[in-house]
Amino acid sequence: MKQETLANILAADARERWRELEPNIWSATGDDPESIPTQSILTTLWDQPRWLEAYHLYDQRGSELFEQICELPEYYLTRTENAILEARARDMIAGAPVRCIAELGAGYSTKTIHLLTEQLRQRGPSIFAPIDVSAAGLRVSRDAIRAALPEIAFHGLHARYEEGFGAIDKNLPTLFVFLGSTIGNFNHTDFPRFFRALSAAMGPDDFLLLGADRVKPANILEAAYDDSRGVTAEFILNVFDNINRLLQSNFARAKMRYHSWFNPEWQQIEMYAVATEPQIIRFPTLDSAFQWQKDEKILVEISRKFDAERLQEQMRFFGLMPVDHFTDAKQWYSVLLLRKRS
Ligand code: AVI
Repeated sequence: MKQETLANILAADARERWRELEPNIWSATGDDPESIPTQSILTTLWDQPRWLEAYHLYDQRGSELFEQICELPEYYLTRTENAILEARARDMIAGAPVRCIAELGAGYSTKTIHLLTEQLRQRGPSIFAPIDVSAAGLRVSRDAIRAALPEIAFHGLHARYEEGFGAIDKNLPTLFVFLGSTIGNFNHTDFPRFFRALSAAMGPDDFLLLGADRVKPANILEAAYDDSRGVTAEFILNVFDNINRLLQSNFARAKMRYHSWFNPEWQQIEMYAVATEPQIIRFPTLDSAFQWQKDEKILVEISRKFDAERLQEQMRFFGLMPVDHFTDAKQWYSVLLLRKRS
């Protein structure tokens, strides 16, 4: 069997920039995808209201906590999406005749295994190229895919999403996969920016498989983001331990509490840290500080919920045309198959 090399995946003008970090994991030279958190944290913490970009949640502890969230009885998203993929992978792959599957976010690739297994069955040896800023995540994914599906050529791209999908050759028919309803964590600025960039990077024979959590009664949504074991609260507040480590700041977990609710107008769960007493947050290395007032909230994460038909219509205006729509019996979750308008 001919093994696909990285050069077969990347656009000609991108090839020079990528080097192998370790077997089958590649990084663009001169760029460290994990290098910009300080500026992000400071600029948003000084905003009004104060907020944080969601990716700071995923230090090692945060990633472990998120894995625990996925197993919680109240957090229906992961198992609902997984069940849809397991049941419909055959139709998804049949609807997207490609040679490469590029997943945004590597995770543990558990759900993607359904797609890769079908891809192999329907089209034979193919390429899997997950894109992730976490080298550890890519390593786990690589080892899992090698063990389960050795005929799949694995090329992990250690990069931010835009940089990773922008490097893939437009002439290589590719199915981009973006699962987990991660689009829900994009705010109203990042959302259109992301889809504009992705659509521009897609070639005429490319497809997108997009997982999206749907609007449903507030009590179900609120329980999913404030579970009885307190794992979600721990996940959200852990971001301050991560920030303290990065910036030597003095956020004190004993002086804050978790609060979340479903905002019906914006159709999003909002997850906050609330100060339980007034405190001065210091950033000694930057010679800066702010007063965090009692009851003042910091918005740590949003999780937007979607109307599937409306999202599908919106995607058309990014040049991503509907091919198929997969959902579960309760219609709680949608997986949309879209193709690039040629
Ligand atoms: C990763 N993302 C889709 C999760 C969500 O449901 O918005 C993150 C999360 N935050 C709290 N619980 C789960």
